Amino acid sequence: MTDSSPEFRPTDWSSWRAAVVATLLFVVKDGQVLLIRKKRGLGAGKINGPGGKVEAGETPLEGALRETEEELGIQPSGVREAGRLGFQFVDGMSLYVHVFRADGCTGEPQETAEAAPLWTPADRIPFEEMWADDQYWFHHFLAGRWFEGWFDFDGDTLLSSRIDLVETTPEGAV
Ligand code: 8OG
Repeated sequence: MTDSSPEFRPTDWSSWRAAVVATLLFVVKDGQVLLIRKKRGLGAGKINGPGGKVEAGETPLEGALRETEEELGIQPSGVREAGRLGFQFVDGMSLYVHVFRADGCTGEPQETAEAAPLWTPADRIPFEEMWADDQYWFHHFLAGRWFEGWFDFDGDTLLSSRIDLVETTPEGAV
């Protein structure tokens, strides 16, 4: 009998386009990062930042602010884009994620049907409960370095990873 499972080949990111655009937003304040325990959607059960898919007619920044308000009931302030992530899943799903950082927020983070807030010391990020790629880029995020990360996944399993660092924030970043 022959093995018919296709051999994994890392994505050629130079010609890659994602089907879905999404966001993540992390408030970083007084040495703490506002994380969430995600209760539904892709990555339910994991610890992450608020965010989600960008809707038609929305910019990524608008989408990130809407999702953060929906998931935690807060309005982030001093928001800027910090990096971008590409995810290709072997089942065909693909996502391009704009990652935002905020200096503060208006309102107290509340638990909602989508997420529970977790203020977390920046030196105690619980990578073992997060998506497997986060350990490769989160320290660049915290250091304020623009990062681009490219990851192949099979479900929850990280198959390949690549991080690109550039000196200057690219055009189009907010
Ligand atoms: O709309 P929904 O919540 O299902 O959108 C998916 C969210 O999950 C979106 O905020 C992007 C985020 N996300 C992934 N993959 C990864 C990942 O590998 N790491 C992190 N930190 N977030 C991810 O879809």
